[in-house]
Parts: sequence; C-alpha cells; structure tokens
Amino acid sequence: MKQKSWVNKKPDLVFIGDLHGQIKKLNNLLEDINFDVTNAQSLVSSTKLVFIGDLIDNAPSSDVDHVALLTKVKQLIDNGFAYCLMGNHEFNAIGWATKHPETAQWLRPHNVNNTKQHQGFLDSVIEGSEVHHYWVTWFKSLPLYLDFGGIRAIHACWQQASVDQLAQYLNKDKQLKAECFLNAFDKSTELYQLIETLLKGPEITLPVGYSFQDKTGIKRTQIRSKWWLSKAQTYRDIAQVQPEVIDDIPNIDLPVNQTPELLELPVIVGHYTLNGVPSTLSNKVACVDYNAAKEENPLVAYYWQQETELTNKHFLYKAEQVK
Ligand SMILES: [Mn+2]
Repeated sequence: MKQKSWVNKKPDLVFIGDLHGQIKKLNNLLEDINFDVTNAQSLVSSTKLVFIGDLIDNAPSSDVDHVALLTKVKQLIDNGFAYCLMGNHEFNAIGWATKHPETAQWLRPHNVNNTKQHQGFLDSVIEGSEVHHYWVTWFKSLPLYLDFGGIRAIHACWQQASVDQLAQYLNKDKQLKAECFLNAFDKSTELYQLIETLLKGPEITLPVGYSFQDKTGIKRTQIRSKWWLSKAQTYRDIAQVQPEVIDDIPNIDLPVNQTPELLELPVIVGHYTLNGVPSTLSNKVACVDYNAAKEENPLVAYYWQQETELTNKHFLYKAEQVK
C-alpha cells in the first residue's frame, strides 16, 4: 500500500464497527490492512483507527474475549494509534456498576433483560472485581463523539442541535463530566434524552391514531428514524420499520422540526446491525455495524481518505462473509 507522510497531512482514518468482544475479527482486520504497530512502514504511518463503540456484551465463544479486546483497544489508544467512542453498551455498563448515592439503587436496573444483555461481560471480568471496576472507570473516559475536521464519528446519530445541546455536559475531550453521570441515567433529564438520541438513534412519535406492530407483535406509536435521509418528507419516508408494516406508517408530512437536516460533514456511525453488502446510507453517512457480534457475520470498517462524499469503495470487509 502506498504510504503518505504525516508531516503535511492529517491522518487517514479506519472506522471499525461494533466488535462486541470479537478479538479475532479485529486481529484479522488489522492484519489484512497491514496495520502493524511494530512496523513504522506499515499502515500506521498514515492512518489512525477509530473504534465506533460497543466493544462489549456478547455470549462466550472461542472467538470472544472481552478482556483481551479491551486491553488491545486501550493499548492502541494509549500509544496514539487509535480513538474509541462510547457506545450504548459501554454507557449501560457504567450504569449497571454504579449505585445512586441517595437511593442506593443501581443506575441501570438489574432486571432480567438487562442482565441477559450484560452477563457475558460480567462473567469475563467477574462482577464486582477490581478488573470490572477498572474497565468501567475506563468506559467513563470514552468520548461521546469525535470531530476530526473533515469527518465526524458518533455511535448512532449525528443531529446537530442535540450535539450542540450536549456540549454543556462534556469536557474538552468530549467525555461526560464526572458530575453528570447520575443525571445521564435519570429519564426525566435532558441529558438522558440527548444520550438516547445520539447513542441509540432518534425516535419519532406518529400522529395521533397511527400505530404499527413491531417484530415481536407489540403495538408501537413511535418509529425509529432514518435521520440520514435529508430529503425525507413524510413519516413513511423516514420510518425505519420492517417492510411488512410500512403501509401502516402514514404518508403525512413530517412537522418542520422533525425533518432531517443537511449534514455539513460526513459522519460515520455504528449501532444499526445492518445486513447485506455494506453500502453508505447517504453520501454523507456510513454505518459500519453489520452485526460482527455474530460469528458468521463480517466485521466492517470504513477507510476514510479525506473524501468529502463517502463511497461504497471504501468499505473494508471479508466478502465471503456477506450474505
Ligand atoms: Mn450500539
């Protein structure tokens, strides 16, 4: 691969999708792109890595190793080779392990569903151990978004007004201020809502009288939004629902304050567990989460080489794993 000089130019970036403990897939990717930290002539001379968040939470398997993956990613960051964003899974892990000082309740309830989602990680660090505490402390240091000048990254959604609103809760490195964690888990706060939007993706309430059934048969009055479609005009245009129920979503114009914005700069996200051949969501938005959590699916990355419009040609993945 052609090398570029650091001196005159900002580094290119390889954005890496949600890993959920899949250390082997990360090692394979770094080998495939010749990102070798022991070799200054390798891709490390021109390129940095950006982990899009969700490093944790997966069932045990021969390829999954939470501690090995976290150790590797932290080492890459500490040595200046990489960045890592906070995903909703790291955020949740902080709430799981933190008690409210007044009520002594866990900030994230230890209910059946939350336990199920987090058990693989808890078993691998041993819940309550020093190792557990160490990684939760590290999760608190992860930035909520990154702005590289020519491109931005956030776990699920870039909505400028929400990012602007979030600024008051962040320090200069875009980490959540220590005093904000209690509010971040309190559903009645603005901060909680902002984190829902930016780390889990925005939802829009349907006009009164409309609803649809989700995959599990539950009646829903809110839709997940395809926030990247700057030309979406109606609820149906913007709805991220299974195709069978699209007719239940009204072809009524969205209220002005709900229409998507034109993005100024390209944005890379993860989170959406897409499938099929990796492709951009628009010329300004690409998602690198193609469900690498599952053994049979590919780890997807996006190799950004300073372009202002994103291109399908810059996705990196093993083609034989795409179904
Ligand atoms: Mn996620």
